[in-house]
Amino acid sequence: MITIYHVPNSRSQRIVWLMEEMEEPYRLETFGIPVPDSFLEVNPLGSVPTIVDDDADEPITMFESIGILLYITGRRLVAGDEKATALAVGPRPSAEHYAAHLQMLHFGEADLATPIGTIFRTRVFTGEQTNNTIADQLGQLDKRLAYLDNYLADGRQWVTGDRFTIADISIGYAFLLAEFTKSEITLPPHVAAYWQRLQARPAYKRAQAAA
Ligand SMILES: N[C@@H](CCC(=O)N[C@@H](CS)C(=O)NCC(=O)O)C(=O)O
Repeated sequence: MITIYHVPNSRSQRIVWLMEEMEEPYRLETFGIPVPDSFLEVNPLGSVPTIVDDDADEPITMFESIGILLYITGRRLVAGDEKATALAVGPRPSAEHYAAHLQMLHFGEADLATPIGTIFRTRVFTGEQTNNTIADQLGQLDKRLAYLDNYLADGRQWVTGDRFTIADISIGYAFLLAEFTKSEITLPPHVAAYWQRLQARPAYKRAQAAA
């Protein structure tokens, strides 16, 4: 079974959401920040998500959320699990489909969640509410959200087309983080509608209730 070391509203929510999409049992170890000292024995960086997979030959520990989404679905895809295969864009996607999927998967963390997290950390840990770095990151976010809005304007339901994948979990979590940290970003219309669709998913709701 997978154990998820979890802080509510943090990036570990991505992994809880994935497990709920796959309807697979998991174990939650929930705590707050600052993390307990005992957790540093599992992940010396003290960051979440961290998972331990004790179904592997030797227990596997991982701590990067996008890597974990790929690991969990990838292992099950190889084993022929249909749900995980669909969430990872199928066993043999076209080059175009696969490239778009990987790009959007990383866009959710690198281009959206990271600047939101940086703004939040700056405000909490330096006490500065506005400075040039925050203004620059907000500008970057506006540009990236405008890109995403245009990308969704063709009427697609999910970022990789008509099939929900882990790329949607990656991006959807960035909106949750923006709300949780009260970041002053405005979601453009297609992105706002997409966020509504994501929140309406039964697995999203179950993940929010579980964690
Ligand atoms: N790129 C990492 C970022 C992980 C990260 O920064 N997690 C935050 C919570 S969302 C955390 O653990 N912060 C506490 C700390 O780093 O001390 C990922 O996607 O997993």
